[in-house]
Amino acid sequence: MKRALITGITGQDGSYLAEFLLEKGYEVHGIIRRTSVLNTQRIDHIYQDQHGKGVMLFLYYGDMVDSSSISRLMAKINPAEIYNLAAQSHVAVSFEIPEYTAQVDALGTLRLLEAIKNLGIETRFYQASTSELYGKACKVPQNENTPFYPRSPYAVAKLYSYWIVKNYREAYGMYAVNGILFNHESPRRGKHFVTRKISRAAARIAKGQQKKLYLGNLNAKRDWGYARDYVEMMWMMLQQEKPEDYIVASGETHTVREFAELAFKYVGIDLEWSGKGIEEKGIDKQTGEIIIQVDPRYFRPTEVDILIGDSSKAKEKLGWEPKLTFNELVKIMVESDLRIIE
Ligand code: NDP
Ligand code: GDR
Repeated sequence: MKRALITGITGQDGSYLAEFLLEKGYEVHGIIRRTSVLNTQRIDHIYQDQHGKGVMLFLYYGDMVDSSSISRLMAKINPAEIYNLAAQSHVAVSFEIPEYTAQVDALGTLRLLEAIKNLGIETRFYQASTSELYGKACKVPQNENTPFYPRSPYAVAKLYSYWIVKNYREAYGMYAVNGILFNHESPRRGKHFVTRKISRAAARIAKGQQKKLYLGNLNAKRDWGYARDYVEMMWMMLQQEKPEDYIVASGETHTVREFAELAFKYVGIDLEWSGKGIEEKGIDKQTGEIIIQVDPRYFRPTEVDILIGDSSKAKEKLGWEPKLTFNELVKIMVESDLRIIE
């Protein structure tokens, strides 16, 4: 039986990965943060009473900014695989709290790698790298050889992690890899990311619980995939003979505007657009009501205009391909938000 450690187990990806590894027969250990309100909703369905027999999921308090808790837990758990998913993962928020973002997203990774090195743990390490590293596009689609140009404190912190993982692999022969994942969403996506903000608003507006949706840049283009499909690749990357970095992407790009049009279509609202720039509005064709308005508060000081990933290396070497289409993704997110209301 293999033992895996997941940092960020309470997040979107952490919860899908924990399910995936438990199904594969792993003993799963997760680090959670102390919060004043319990925040384990995404993993409550797989939580097991720690007093029972055959427990396979274990949770511990710790924090990526606290080296002593990290070293202590690594020594105690001695995991065969480590998935470092913990992060201050909101790009816009990283402009508000850049120092904390660097502490967690950059130095947090270093703390884990140092603990592995100093304790002499035999393990395989997965780092949650991101398409945000590409930032200002010099070429699309982006592949493993495309130069980086990060555009936010979040992306700069993740750039540090990308390189420190590569450095520890080369310097100490560690099995440590970067999964460069493009945006991936699901019904479990945090409510402040644009896809979930839209799917939730579509459901709430259709049910009369909300009047309007305020968004920022409607023209940003993203390569959106399904989180459940992507966690499989995290695992596959740790099962290879040689540690290598891979892109994980759908290969399609869509604007925020397209995502919104499709989401509202699912709840029976056909949108048409009028005005330009911050005056632009999404209007219900049937009733003439304003449904979407632009709020410049959601603009970012520097934006990533277009992301589209080329995951042919993952397909050719590991036989991985995404399963869910863009339309299906929007549909399952809106349906889930409708169910939550009902
Ligand atoms: P979430 O924001 O949903 O989850 C982040 C997790 O990190 C949560 O469990 C959170 O805990 C935990 N965390 C945050 N700060 C700390 C800290 N100081 N100490 C310990 N744990 C902490 O992110 P996702 O699941 O969407 O993403 C997983 C990882 O993948 C992240 O590193 C993200 O940056 C990266 N990524 C995500 C992509 C995506 O499209 N989803 C694409 C590419 C990379 P809590 O629940 O307490 O907040
Ligand atoms: P992103 O995701 O920044 O790509 O990072 P997000 O959903 O926050 O933004 C996507 C695009 O939508 C535009 N946008 C808005 N975004 C938010 N959050 N709220 C709005 O109201 C809004 N209106 C327009 C943004 O400007 C942006 O262009 C995600 C995170 O999961 C990161 O952790 C991860 O590394 C990357 O994806 C890949």
